[in-house]
Amino acid sequence: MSTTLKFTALLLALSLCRGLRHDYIDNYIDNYIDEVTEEEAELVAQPSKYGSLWPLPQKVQLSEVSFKLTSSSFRIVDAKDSTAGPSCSLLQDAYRRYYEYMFGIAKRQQLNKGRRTGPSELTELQVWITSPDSECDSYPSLTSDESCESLPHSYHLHRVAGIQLVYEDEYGAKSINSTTISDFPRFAHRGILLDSSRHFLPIKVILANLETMAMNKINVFHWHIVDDQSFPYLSRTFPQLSQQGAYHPYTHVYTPADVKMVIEFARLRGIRVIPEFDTPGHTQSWGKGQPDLLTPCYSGSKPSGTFGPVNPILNTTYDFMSQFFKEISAVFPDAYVHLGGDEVDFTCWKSNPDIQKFMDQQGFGQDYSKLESFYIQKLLDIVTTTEKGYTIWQEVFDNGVKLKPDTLIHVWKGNQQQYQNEMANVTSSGYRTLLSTPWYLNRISYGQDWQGHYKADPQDFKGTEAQKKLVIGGEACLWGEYVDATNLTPRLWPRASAVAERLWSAKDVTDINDAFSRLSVHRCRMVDRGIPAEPLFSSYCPHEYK
Ligand code: CP6
Repeated sequence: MSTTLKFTALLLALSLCRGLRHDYIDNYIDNYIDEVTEEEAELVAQPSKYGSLWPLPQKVQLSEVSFKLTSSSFRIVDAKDSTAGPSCSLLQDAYRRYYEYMFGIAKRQQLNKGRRTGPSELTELQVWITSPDSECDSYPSLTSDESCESLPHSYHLHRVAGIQLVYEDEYGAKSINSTTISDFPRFAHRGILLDSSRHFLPIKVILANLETMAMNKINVFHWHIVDDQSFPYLSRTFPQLSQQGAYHPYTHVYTPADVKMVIEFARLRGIRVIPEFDTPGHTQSWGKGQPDLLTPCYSGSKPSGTFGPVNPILNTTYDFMSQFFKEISAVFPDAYVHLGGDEVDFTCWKSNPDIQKFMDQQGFGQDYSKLESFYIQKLLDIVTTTEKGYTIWQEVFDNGVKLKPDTLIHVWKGNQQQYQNEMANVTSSGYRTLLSTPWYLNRISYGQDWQGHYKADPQDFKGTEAQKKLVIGGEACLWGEYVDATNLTPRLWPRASAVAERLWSAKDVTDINDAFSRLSVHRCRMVDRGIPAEPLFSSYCPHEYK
């Protein structure tokens, strides 16, 4: 058999497999649930009165009045007094997306064109934007107004539509209940960290997850873009960084066009993109294209040939950082960058005689955290000149580095007791903070770990009301050591949805049974939209993943 023929046969076999029907598994799961006696089985869904709303809006008033929706007559339109008109492509793009979510692509049949609409048919969703029109072309920010109200007959909404209220009967006919919603987020910063250094993440995977973030009202993509293992960011100023430091210089890099695409795709969905360029530790890959950047480690009196963190004693280091972050501040439009600063290993610095001499000169003694602070201090001054705000991992605060008052401290370490103490310390020093410790989604276990993520509350620590106000949100982290394009999406969803609701909904939304029920249906909705979100527990979706 020729190679092409073999290949064709393989494709045919694959497509036949994909065409197999698995209805009998639904029946199996139906019957299976009845017999299961494990503890988790207690959470077998009682339908929630809130249906599949996720994250739960701040105020919902349900009613029994129902309207039919048909693809041929339904339109999403600008309300008469809306400040955003047809020239607002962000909004027009959103209308198209939501219409497609409701009815699927290319379903606007010409067949029923002249048909008269029935009395209980909803034909229009009017979108009434009240913020200034100029916001249409701007980037989302920490202070963006994300509030939204939907009224039974005239709707007012901002970057969201009430499509979670749409339901389908067994024949596929769609309806919506008249519902009054008043909604706004509890926290302004609701993020997800993805790591594209341990494994390269194709642009397609990043975009698919941005789309899913939007479905979950996550509004920050924390892009941990480079680290020890690889440097996929293609820098215009220092192209050798990715030429030498990426897993592959052409196929495993993010070009300026790729980065732009990610940022624009995110913007259209109300998502900020915050890049992290973590230094002085976690920088092995930087050293390949920028030879004198890292500290040479010594073995006795000779360089061992290995390298440690960024070399903090050379002027060339700071020249490089100035140029590099000048580029970064221009490429990424968000007002913040994440500067890392975590997990600095002092072993190499200790071995190097030039560093030891510098330590003596500066009077640092043997306290290498002082050297670390020396470096970070200078870096922060550099980044300040680019007029960006910065986020740093908690170690930088722990080491007593002098920080600008608007610095965000990102808490990630310790057990519950330890992170609660840290949140109390950071806020009593007057800094704003973000929590990630309870939301390390790279940690997996057998069972429903989303429940633990759901129960954590970022304001649950000893402190005053003023301190609690300094908590601006949190981030779910999916570190990439064991994650690439094959398993990222199901590992992230719906587990990150639990964090999304904790950060959006009111503090007292804590009913785990109600959450289970809504989240199960929300997960099926993601599956329905082509997102391979993993299941919460044994169950089935009306439309399975194909
Ligand atoms: N990479 C970087 C990592 C981690 C951190 N920083 C990390 C630490 C502990 C766990 C998972 C990830 N892989 N740069 C810590 C912020 Cl459990």
